[in-house]
Amino acid sequence: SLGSDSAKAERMFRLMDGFLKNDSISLQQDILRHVEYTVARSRFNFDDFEAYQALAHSVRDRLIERSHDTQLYFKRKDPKRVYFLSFEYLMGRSLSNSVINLGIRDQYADALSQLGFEFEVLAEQEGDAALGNGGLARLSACQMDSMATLDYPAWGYGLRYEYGLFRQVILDGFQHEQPDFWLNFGNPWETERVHVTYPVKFYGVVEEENLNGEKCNVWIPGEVVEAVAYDNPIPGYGTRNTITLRLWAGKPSDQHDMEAYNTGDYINAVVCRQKAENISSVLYPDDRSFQGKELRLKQQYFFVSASIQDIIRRFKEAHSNFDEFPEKVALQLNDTHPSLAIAEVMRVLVDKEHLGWNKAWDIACKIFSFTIHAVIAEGLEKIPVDLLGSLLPRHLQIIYEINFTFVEELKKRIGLDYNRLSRMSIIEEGAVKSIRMANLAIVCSHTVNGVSKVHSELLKAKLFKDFYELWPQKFQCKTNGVTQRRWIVVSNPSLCALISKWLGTEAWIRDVDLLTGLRAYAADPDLQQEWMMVKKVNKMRLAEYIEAMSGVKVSLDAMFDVQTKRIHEYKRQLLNILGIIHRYDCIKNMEKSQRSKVVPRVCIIGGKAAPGYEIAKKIIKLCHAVAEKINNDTDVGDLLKLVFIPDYNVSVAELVIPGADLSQHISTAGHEASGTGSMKFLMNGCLLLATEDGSTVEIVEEIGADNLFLFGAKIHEVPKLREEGSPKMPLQCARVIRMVRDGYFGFKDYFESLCDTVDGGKDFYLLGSDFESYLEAQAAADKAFADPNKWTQMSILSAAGSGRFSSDRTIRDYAEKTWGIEPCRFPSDG
Ligand code: GPW
Repeated sequence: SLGSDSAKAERMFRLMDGFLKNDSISLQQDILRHVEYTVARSRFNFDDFEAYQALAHSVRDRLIERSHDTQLYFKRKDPKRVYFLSFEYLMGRSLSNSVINLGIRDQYADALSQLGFEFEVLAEQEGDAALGNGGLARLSACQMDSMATLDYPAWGYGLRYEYGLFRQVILDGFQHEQPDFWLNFGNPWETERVHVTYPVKFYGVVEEENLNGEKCNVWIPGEVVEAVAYDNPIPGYGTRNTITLRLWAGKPSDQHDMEAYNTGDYINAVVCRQKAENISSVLYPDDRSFQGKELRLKQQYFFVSASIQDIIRRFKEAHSNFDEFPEKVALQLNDTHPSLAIAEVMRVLVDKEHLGWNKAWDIACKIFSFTIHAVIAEGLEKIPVDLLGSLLPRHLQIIYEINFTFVEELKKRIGLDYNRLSRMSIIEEGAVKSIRMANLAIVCSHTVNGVSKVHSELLKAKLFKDFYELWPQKFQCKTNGVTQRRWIVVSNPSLCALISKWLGTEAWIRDVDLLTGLRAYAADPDLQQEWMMVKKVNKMRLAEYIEAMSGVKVSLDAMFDVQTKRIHEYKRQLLNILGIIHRYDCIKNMEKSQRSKVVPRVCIIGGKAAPGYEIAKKIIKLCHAVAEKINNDTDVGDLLKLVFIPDYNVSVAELVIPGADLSQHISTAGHEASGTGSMKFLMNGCLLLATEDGSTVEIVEEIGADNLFLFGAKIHEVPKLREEGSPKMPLQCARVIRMVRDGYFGFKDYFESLCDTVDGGKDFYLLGSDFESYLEAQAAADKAFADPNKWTQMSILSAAGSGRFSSDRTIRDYAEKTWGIEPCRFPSDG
């Protein structure tokens, strides 16, 4: 025995001898120790992947140390915490980001080179954590980085999918989906918390019981699944604070199994165990289409229930009743996906903690805030009442109760305006009676945030007009942002060094507004020269990747024109491709002598289509068909190339974005809530070609309209253009569509329905009416590119104006105006 507890602690402290050391020798020893004892390879014989694993484990040790310190410190201070509930996180790789945030990137590089390895090469061994679909999921990841860096006492909660977003494989130009079993080779970043588990109930019935003379609802479940916590450390930059992203996995519940084993149904009991694990096994790959699938609802509740149990357990450790709950807990709903949390909090407070309905509702209304990422009503999630009633019978009762009280209140406020009442009701009557998750979230949340200025205005004027009129004070705006740590420091080291050199400080990595300091040098020929060199280096890196992926050799003198994001009709990748066909057609029809005036382009498109989204898949195929034609046309040569980058994900983005000269954000105005890719390109000195949609409007405010290429109908013009229909289809657009229809690129029958979306009479996304203006913007971009100094100045001014689009600004705004939390910084500099 080690004697008394304090003697034990004393001895342990001496054994650990303080913190892990970060000098080169200690790092080498640690890496080798992990090679031998964690990876179990001889330290005299291991390959790059094994070296990566050992390296990752040594970084993980340092992260664990810091997260312990952070949690102990939070516990001691007991500040108000924010719990960020998101169904999706696109974390990408962790290695480089971690060592950079820990401030030991150079020490590691040094240690590795002593061992005969290169940091960059080992970093490439890591696979992406892709537990999300697109913008919404990457936003969660950026915001976690900012919460850690700004020292906020925050937790992220989510699901630990065993299969992340599918891997996109292209065969003959068609997208095929392959499962992403990302845990195959282990995940060094996570820690399984075998003791942090909670039972999650499903199905069954609700019975009324008498508890000390009071009526009380008891839910007797038909199935119980255990949720196990997996903790992922999120280190802040320039601080010792390291917060936690806690992801839940399904495990069979022993409680449940015992019965089955006792009744002798051994085989069935084992099969049941597998069913439990299925809950968290796969991420749904279609963002924004809700099919009312039971498994999806199960995932949502599973994640919500485990998180709420965990949050309440933590609160109760420090408090004997719920009086202070709203002063200590903020719950952030990332879109409607986790909004069952509202019903769950009510259930726990009413049925288990016996607080009484009114008190419970009062608490719920003080803790929830809601951010919506959708723009159009069709994007809002609805859950069929029958489905909810069978899976979560008590929650359905609770939602009905919430709705009843709300509608009664509403009648007092607005009278018997039945149209309006039925629009605002949480329950939608109709062929399929269903729960409007957004309405539930709005009714209970103290704050409803949009993700850009125009989006927030649209919410008030259109989508949630009724609610805005009722509760104007609830509606706020938190323009999205991205983290400069990942999108400059990690992914563009040369630009990072250049910026620090010219600003004379690295402080901008935590204080991004300092980037505006670059404006003073935008016209300085020395900076311009160095800036061009950096871009060249990044283009070279990208060109090598393109050649390796597609075999296409591209010229570094060409303008690299990129559109990478999920494939959606509203994002108009089709407009881009039609524009490329037009460019090709122009070159072909040009006098040979004129061709020297053409600004050479490499058009790069990348992104995944939801597996069931036919039109999006046809867009991918069209891109390949057009590329095939153009890239093999020796007549065109380097004047025009088109490449599709397969399997676009976070780590591919880190390569593509720094190498882009121009990037396209060309959604039909009024359809992109914010857009965040544009912000990453902007930070990397890439010029934007864009419609006045989402956050672009604010980018224009920041960098000025002369520093990007705007085109197209504006938000308020869209409805009228739609009404007018397609007589405005310009000749040039009709001509390129004709080429596709005539089979110029092959597959003529297959592309028919795709062409119909443009010239079939509806042109809902207004490709026709925006076409001319799009070509004009493209011509303006060509003209600017032909003047390298002018272009570079615009590029510098883009990066210099990107500070407002840091997620640090977004998160500080949330903390101060929505969550009411304050920094809680471990007393140390990192
Ligand atoms: F349907 N976003 C997304 F609107 O990535 F909810 N997935 C989604 O399911 C939805 C939105 C939803 C995106 C928005 O389209 C994009 O404009 C925004 O920048 C991003 O969320 C982060 O707010």
